[in-house]
Amino acid sequence: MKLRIAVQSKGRLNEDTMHLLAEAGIKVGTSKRTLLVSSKNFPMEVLFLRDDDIPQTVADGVADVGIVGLNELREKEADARIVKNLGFGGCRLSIALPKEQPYSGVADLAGRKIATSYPVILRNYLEQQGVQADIHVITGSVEISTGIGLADAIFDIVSSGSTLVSNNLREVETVLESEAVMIANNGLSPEKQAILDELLFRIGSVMSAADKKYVLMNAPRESLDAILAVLPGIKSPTVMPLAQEGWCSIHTVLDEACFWEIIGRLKAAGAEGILVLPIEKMIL
Ligand code: PRT
Ligand code: ZN
Repeated sequence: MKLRIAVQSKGRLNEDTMHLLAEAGIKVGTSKRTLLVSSKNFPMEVLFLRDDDIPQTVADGVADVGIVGLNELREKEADARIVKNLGFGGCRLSIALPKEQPYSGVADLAGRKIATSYPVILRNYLEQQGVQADIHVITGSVEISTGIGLADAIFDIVSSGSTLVSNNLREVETVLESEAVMIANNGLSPEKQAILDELLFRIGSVMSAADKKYVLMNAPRESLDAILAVLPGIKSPTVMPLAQEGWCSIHTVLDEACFWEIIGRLKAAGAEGILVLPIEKMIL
């Protein structure tokens, strides 16, 4: 019994997806030209597809699970469930207008021609807003459509926003925040669900370690209380005596996000010889 996972064969999500599987200890042969590759050490096979085809493939049960942008899942309205947000491939789907075009709200879009590769999401949004506009579907280079007179506005993926800027466009409405998600077929057998549970457990361990650091430091015993007070919310750091009388070593785990601030305060409280190590996996 194998769990079949559909992933993007090439493109923006491929590298992060394969990296995540590798970190989860799943070895997949690198023979990129093959559509279907079995893992050598995990009951899984990887089906390489265009991202557009992943939602339907999972909904149909041709693949059991898949990794795809939320934007593609919503656009295809496929009958599959999201089992995990994966934290990479972040972007948003937004409406943008030529920079000089005045805009006071979504009602201004009434009767306008909007170019997009995401007609379903756009149509749902406009309907919900009670606005009637003319949706013009194109599959590539949406961002140039206003410049060449093809449309009055565009609806497209934005990440850094630099593509909009270089095409003289201004983002006026964010319709969907997206990231890569793991989706699953709704009728998985108990055996396949068990493999998926193991996969999700491993991915969870990789993801919770990703933004954490293991921190070791030395400090005089009399500074210990002050140092522990700087480490709020962290479950009982390990404190060990050092060979040198009156000194101890403190080990703990810190969030990357608050790392620099806390390190400064630890130094001020008397910590010395601070070592910061990456954490590979964290089993919760
Ligand atoms: O061949 P296949 O069909 O599999 O791939 P694709 O060409 O359809 O998709 P691909 O590989 O470009 O993107 C896959 C997924 O990555 C998308 O569905 C999103 O979920 C996600 N993603 C994240 C992005 C971006 N960031 C992104 N920036 N997809 C596209 N872009 C484009 C965007 O359209 C813009 O034109 O990149 C351009 C640059 O964006 P800025 O704002 O950073 O300038
Ligand atoms: Zn695609």
